[in-house]
Amino acid sequence: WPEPETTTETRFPTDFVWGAGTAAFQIEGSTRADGRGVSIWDTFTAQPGRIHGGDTGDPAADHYRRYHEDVALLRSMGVDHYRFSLAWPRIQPTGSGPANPAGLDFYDRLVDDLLAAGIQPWPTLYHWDLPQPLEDAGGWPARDTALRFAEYAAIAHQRLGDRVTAWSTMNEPWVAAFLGYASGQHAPGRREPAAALAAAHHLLLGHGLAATAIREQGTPTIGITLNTQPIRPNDGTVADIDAARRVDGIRNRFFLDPLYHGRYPDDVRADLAGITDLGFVREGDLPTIAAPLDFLGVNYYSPAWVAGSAEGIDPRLLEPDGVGADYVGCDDVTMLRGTEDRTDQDWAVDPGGLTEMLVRLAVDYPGLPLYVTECGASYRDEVGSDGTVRDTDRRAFLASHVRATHTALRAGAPVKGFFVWTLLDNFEWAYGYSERFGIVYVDYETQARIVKDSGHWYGELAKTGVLPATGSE
Ligand code: PNW
Repeated sequence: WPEPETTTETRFPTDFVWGAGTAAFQIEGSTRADGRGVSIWDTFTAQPGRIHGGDTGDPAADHYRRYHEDVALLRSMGVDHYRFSLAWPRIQPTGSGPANPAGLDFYDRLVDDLLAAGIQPWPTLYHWDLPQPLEDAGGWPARDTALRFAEYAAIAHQRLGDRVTAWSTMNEPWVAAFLGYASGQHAPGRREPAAALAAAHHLLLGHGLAATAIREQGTPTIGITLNTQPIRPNDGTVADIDAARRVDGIRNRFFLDPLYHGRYPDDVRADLAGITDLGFVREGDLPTIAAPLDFLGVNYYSPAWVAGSAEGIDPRLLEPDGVGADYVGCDDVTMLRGTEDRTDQDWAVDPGGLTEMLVRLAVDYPGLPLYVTECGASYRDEVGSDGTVRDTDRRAFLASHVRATHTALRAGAPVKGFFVWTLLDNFEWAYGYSERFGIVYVDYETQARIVKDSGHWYGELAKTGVLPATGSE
């Protein structure tokens, strides 16, 4: 999918949704305010050596106290859909039992503010901040966590469901399960591959139970967001193509197949035989996971390039850690850099991968509207002497990916919206505050916000639904 050079503008359907996204732990700060409980990310960030620079969830972008200003910012930019997440430990400080009224009040005020500004709220119920007491009781590898999640979802929907119509249950269960419990790069930092697979199943089960619980309360639109990723074999060899099948299996199909078809893929079950027999899957779980859905959210950053072995490959073409350690059962797979077009974070830039993913989903998993729920890039921004942030690279990144989304649309993929990641510079997980993905710059000393050039540009796009011709953006 080469990016087309366009001499004419690219026009999106008038009902195409344009939004910006954030996540609670990444922006809110105020981690002890108003009865908020401790989450696994509070615990993880307090452990030495886990996070770049020893950064923690405070102050983040101080959004808990500045939400009113941030809603006004969205409005002034012209972005009228906002994807954010609810912090479970604000709403249920210990992860079970009665709700904390002050926590619910915060999201209540935020939703009212958004609606008053003409912005549609798109909350996500889980963007990785599990209440610590639930981790102490076993975390996502424990089945009980899925049941607790459904109770929390019901509490949140009960309070906000009269005004919020579009709900997402989970953000990227692949990351939550495998970076949290297998590679240990994310909270809670465990390195237990078998437990990570149980975590993946219970995240999916939690999704299904939550979707069912909130569906009983009304007629919301319910989706889930996955970080599906195109997996490209290095070459046409049997070893490379089989490596790609395995990585695609654990990254994509292990989540898509149960959600769409109520089963785990046979080849992935076979690949995992030495790690787990999936004994944690109980009768009735898969139909629950396959509960009706209204949309699929797709987060896209980069494809992955894989080889069956590193033999004969120029070492300069390999990813630094070289192996598929993030993909359970694929430690023997070689990971390649794929392209020299990189963000400042050294992530591969490949807009064609977004088209490829959206079209593949339309073919292999037809039936649901698709929303790009995250797409964006980290570049080392600098504030100029005139007080502006001229992030030409991010603007070009977004333009090429928006164009790639349009290419998928023309090819027949049912893409209904695009949410840029992210509204504000924020706490970028293991990277702390060192990576900036925002279309709005945040000065962490003063908490001043500066709309970057990409933000002004994106606001125009959101208002008009028209992308200027190549080169003129
Ligand atoms: C996503 N990986 O995280 C999240 O949904 C966001 O919260 C985050 O800020 C954004 O992407 C940028 O990182 C990911 O290592 C983190 O494959 C890590 C990976 C993928 C997604």
